[in-house]
Amino acid sequence: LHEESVKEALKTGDAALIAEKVKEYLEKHEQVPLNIAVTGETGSGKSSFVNAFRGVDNKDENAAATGCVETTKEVKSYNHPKYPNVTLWDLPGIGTTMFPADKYLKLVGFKKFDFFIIISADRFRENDAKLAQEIQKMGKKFYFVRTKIDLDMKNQERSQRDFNEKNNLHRIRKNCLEKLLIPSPKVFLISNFDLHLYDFERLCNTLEKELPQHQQHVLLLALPNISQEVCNKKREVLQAKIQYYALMSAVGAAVPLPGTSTVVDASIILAFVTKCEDVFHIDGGELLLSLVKEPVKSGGKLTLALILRVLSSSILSTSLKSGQVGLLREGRGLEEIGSSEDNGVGLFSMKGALR
Ligand SMILES: Nc1nc2c(ncn2[C@@H]2O[C@H](COP(=O)(O)OP(=O)(O)O)[C@@H](O)[C@H]2O)c(=O)[nH]1
Ligand SMILES: [Mg+2]
Repeated sequence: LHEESVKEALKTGDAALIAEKVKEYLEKHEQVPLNIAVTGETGSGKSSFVNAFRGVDNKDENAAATGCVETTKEVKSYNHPKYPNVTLWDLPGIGTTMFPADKYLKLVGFKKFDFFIIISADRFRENDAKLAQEIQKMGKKFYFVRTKIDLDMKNQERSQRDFNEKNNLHRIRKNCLEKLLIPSPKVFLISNFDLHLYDFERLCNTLEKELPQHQQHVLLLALPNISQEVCNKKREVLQAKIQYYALMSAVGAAVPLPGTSTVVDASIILAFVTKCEDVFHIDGGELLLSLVKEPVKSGGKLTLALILRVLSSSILSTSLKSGQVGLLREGRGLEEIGSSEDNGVGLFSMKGALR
């Protein structure tokens, strides 16, 4: 919707209006809330999951306390450290509250959640099946997450003569699927201590696919960098955003505001660099330095084309540096936009870029 109003503003050619609409678009995009409910019995690994999902170490001061016996019935919320609009809700287990499933859902305020994650470990519990059914009845989605798979594997390896990981995973999955008493439930086996193992990545992919479009980017950026695929997707989200930042920068130069165009450019570029730092844990100073060096090298000024090219290529190289990952495919889209080496602001060429 806001994308449309940017396009409408572009048609008018009114720089002040465009700047306003782009600003609105970027702000709205960054403030889309995502509320994830995490429920399950005490000791199943809820708090550990809340931490792992946010990329927070269990020992961190902002971590949800783990390994403690739950005595209260309170609902606790934890914001993502980088994206405060993403909130994970650590709910008391249904067993702790002694309420039936429908009352429990009302008690925790189920309406505000975008979806539920039911955490389970060890043996399957009746309560989890009841809760799953009730969540569905209320028109919400749930994902069943079986944690501590690392422990299961270790234990089975010790006790089985012909241990086979695949067979054991299959057995656990089958058990969960059967006991949930719901047609084709979504079941994921994970270890909170090792997100790159087992089904965590599949869980992320499923969540992303099943979210409404306006929340997909929000989820993606907030995910831990567990794989090449996640890094690639984050890069794509950022690349899509560069267009808007560059557009802001471009129209900023044309808006007769107190303060020069370079001031507008600098603040916008800084905002973007900060974002890259957050997502890929890169050195923002290095990125800024390359922005300053480029125009000196080419003996010219800092043009829109140049900003686009440097930001775009830096995202490519930062994904490479973000570790655990192999070679990236060629970047596309932005290179094309950034390649026209004209010195002008190119406001109208941006129209084509906003597809
Ligand atoms: N090995 C292993 N231990 C886990 C896992 N998840 C949680 N734990 C441990 O299980 C205990 C209970 O976890 P916690 O997150 O506090 O569970 P909660 O009561 O549901 O919030 C803690 O000692 C955790 O360290 C996991 O995936 N693997
Ligand atoms: Mg807990």
